[in-house]
Amino acid sequence: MSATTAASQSGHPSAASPLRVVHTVCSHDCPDSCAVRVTVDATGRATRVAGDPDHPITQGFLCGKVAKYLDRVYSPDRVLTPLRRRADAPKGPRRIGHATDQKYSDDFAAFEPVTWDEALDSIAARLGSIAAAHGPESILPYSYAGTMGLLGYASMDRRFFHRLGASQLDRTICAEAGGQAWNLVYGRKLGTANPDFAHAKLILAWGANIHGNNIHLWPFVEQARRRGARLIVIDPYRTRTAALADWHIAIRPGTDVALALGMIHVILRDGLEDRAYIAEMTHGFDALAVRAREYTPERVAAWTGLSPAEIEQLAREYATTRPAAIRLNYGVQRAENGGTAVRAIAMLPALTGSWRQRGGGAQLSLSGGFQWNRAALERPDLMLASPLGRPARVVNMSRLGHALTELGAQPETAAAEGPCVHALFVYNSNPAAVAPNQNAVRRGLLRPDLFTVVHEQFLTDTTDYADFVLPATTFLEHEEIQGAYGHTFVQHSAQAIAPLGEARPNIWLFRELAARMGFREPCFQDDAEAMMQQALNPDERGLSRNPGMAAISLEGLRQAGHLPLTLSEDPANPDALPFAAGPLETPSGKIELYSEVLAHSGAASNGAGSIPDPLPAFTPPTESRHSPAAARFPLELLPRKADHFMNSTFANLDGHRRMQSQTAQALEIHPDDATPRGIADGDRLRVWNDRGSVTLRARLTRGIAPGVVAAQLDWSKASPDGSGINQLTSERLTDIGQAATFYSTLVQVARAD
Ligand SMILES: Nc1nc2c(c(=O)[nH]1)N[C@H]1C(S)=C(S)[C@@H](COP(=O)(O)OP(=O)(O)OC[C@H]3O[C@@H](n4cnc5c(=O)[nH]c(N)nc54)[C@H](O)[C@@H]3O)O[C@H]1N2
Ligand SMILES: Nc1nc2c(c(=O)[nH]1)N[C@H]1C(S)=C(S)[C@@H](COP(=O)(O)OP(=O)(O)OC[C@H]3O[C@@H](n4cnc5c(=O)[nH]c(N)nc54)[C@H](O)[C@@H]3O)O[C@H]1N2
Ligand code: SF4
Ligand SMILES: [Mo]
Repeated sequence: MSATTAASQSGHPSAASPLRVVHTVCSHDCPDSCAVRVTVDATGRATRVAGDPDHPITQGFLCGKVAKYLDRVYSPDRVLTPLRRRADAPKGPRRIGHATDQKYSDDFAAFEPVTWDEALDSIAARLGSIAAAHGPESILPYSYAGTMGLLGYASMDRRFFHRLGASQLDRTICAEAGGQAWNLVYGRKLGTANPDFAHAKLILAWGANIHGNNIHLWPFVEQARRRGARLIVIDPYRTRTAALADWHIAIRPGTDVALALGMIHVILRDGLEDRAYIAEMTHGFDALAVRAREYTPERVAAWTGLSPAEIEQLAREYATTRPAAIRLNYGVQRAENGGTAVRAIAMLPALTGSWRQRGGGAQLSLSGGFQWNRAALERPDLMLASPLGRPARVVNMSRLGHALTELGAQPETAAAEGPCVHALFVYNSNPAAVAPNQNAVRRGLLRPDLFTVVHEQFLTDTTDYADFVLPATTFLEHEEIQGAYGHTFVQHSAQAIAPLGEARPNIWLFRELAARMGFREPCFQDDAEAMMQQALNPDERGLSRNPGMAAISLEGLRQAGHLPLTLSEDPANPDALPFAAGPLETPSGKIELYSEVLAHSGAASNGAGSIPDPLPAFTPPTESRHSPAAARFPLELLPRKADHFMNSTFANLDGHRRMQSQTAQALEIHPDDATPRGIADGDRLRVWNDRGSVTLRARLTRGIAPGVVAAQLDWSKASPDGSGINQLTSERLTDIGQAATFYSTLVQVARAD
């Protein structure tokens, strides 16, 4: 029922009503990937969005952010024509301190509207001349998951940049540390399905703000609790989830490796492990057992801030309550040792054999279930057809500041690093707000010789530095298919409404640019229909050849809206639990407690030349209370996500800002840290370190432990001094996956006066 009448679905409005209801998919970067029913009136205007009651995970409701989605789609601040920077308008924010109810008309004044043809011709010409002058690798695409639609996230864009010979972007800003760490242990990102959490007797939310970031898991948590389950939250911050838990363990940031190893210590010391499962399914148990002996509850207590008794209790409760499920989201892996943290935590259900119980196991991400035909979509082979004739260099997105200010700039290193970046092409992302080390990013964006194009829905922090801004569609305005990282349904998102103004989808933009660059390969003609089929790779009956998608066709998806993956390879046992039986896709075919990949790689670590440890071991982050840097910057900062924004998305909308008003632009600080600094609730504060400084309002709270402070990601131009929280974060990378380390940040705080 991608597009049927409302009447045929719900009995009202009346059968004569010209309203249509369309099956779409929320494309924001959220594990839930909700099925969204959009009601469209006779004039073609969307009048209502609602969660699809037929989708087993969406269950008929949307989060507060997307329930108000039409405010975003029809916002008067949408970018609706291509824009070119006026010759007399310098780059950078024009006005800062936007309060609610102020619109962004000032920002539009920096630009003049141009036609798509003018914009595309100029951009193609400029990219061509930059490639000719400096080599195509001087062009850097920058995108993340502004849309999780399969085509918008990665298809024609990748083809375009591959054929051009542009630098490749290593997309590490979010999940690479945890994702790679999980795969070192299990080989694939599979895990406990949401409905199975309802069967758990104990749920551990470990660095996972379920209620704030993953609300469609919550009904299953509640179901389990009605049946007597306990919820334990391990999070340095008192999230909504923590406030609702039976036990909130306010661990010190960046010490989860120690806690997990401490739990393993107690489990093995007390013989609570599942010997049969370990013997059959795991690799390296004896080595891990020796390592874990070092992690006595007393030592772990000193690092984590918990008492030895709490560590004992947690370990015993986890190992003896069956089934016990861990929801491990991406919070812990944003620490410098976050890869190892995920690896150590992921080992717990292997030691207790909890994968064999419905309601046991763990979930980090379920994205490994979706085995799309990505090579057909992205065509990495086109790099060989580029002027380079080889794979292009790779630039880490978590070091954008470095890439724009230092990469290729020194004659001594330029030969090895490749050229300076001379063009930056941004889509699906707002790096001027979300990337670490914001001051370096801004210095780079202000370089007079840098040509910057941004494809966007709004005038964000990043468009403030753009030479061209191009208008992008929302998920109501284009057709897509999509997977998820928090459930296992393939979904079709029908186009509900015509694009607003001259907004165009990502695939349209890159197809047009490819034509202007003279790329002749037939794949540059593909439309959405063709690419959806390529992703599904159908056989002659139209059914996908992809593993797990044998029952899925594009037509079937259009009919049903969403169809489940078939994850079990055993037709006799379609509900088989993940990792209940082998073999796994690791080198040993088993759950790797000792990593053969790390044992055989010299380079999988953080690039600092350290030899990767095949067993988990605790090393405090460079920026933590346990490190020398704490002498000058004694407070550990959590630069967190806001419950009512999606990273920086929605931060410009009045309704969303009102919902977020208690903690937006605030620094949450414990009275024990505030009082000695003479800080009272509501005071204006300066929060700084060697990288930058931000102005925030003090919010005194006991929801955060002494020594830890928290603030939220936001649009920088919404702050009184135009500074974002990422002024304070570093470009240091994680131990595994070379990912960003937002949650390993030290600061000092004082009253601003
Ligand atoms: N409302 C809302 N939902 C979102 C997003 C959003 O911005 N807003 N963002 C989306 C995105 S991009 C993602 S990746 C997912 C991520 O979803 P989550 O992984 O849940 O994301 P985070 O909020 O980064 O981290 C979860 C929790 O980890 C805690 N944490 C920080 N450091 C540590 C630590 O050292 N140890 C432990 N145990 N916990 C720690 C944080 O305080 C936070 O409450 O959510 C998505 N959903
Ligand atoms: N301090 C701090 N920084 C963080 C984090 C944190 O927790 N703390 N979290 C990090 C994480 S986990 C992530 S994933 C990143 C996310 O960082 P980003 O990927 O930059 O995410 P958003 O801020 O949501 O910005 C996405 C942008 O894409 C645009 N967009 C949406 N759909 C489309 C489309 O179809 N086409 C185009 N062209 N544009 C579109 C939106 O309007 C929006 O401005 O931020 C990271 N930065
Ligand atoms: S942001 Fe997440 S919870 Fe909200 S509608 Fe989108 S997928 Fe669902
Ligand atoms: Mo993310």
